Amino acid sequence: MQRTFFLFLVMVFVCLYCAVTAILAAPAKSEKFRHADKNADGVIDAKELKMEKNWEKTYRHGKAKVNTPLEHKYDANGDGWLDEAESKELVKDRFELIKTNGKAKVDSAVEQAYDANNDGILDQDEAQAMKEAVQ
Ligand SMILES: [Ca+2]
Ligand SMILES: [Ca+2]
Ligand SMILES: [Ca+2]
Repeated sequence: MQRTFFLFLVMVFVCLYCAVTAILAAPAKSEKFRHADKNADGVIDAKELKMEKNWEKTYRHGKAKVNTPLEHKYDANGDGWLDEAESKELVKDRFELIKTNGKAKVDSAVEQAYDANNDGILDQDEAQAMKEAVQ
């Protein structure tokens, strides 16, 4: 009888542990999901998945390495990296350019992250995702 009770207790603890782990893991997952779901329609399509993969590659250190003259221009503190705020400025200006010109040439890894079809051009469609990022 005591043994059964002990087993029951172990099971309760295992269940509790699983529930707590699931609850703790959930917010991280949904944050990642929100980031990937650029148009916030609750679905991550192929284009968004591609952008997310590019983004993870560019920001694998939490910031983007400065490689091109364009990126250099936005490296406000001159540390050779574009942090979140610095990349945001770049994305914001490029987004304005696309709004005016209809498209923009990809000149930096930051922009490349948004070039879902890899043609070296950011079009209006791809710019929609940039808009989400700068808001
Ligand atoms: Ca979506
Ligand atoms: Ca910097
Ligand atoms: Ca493109």
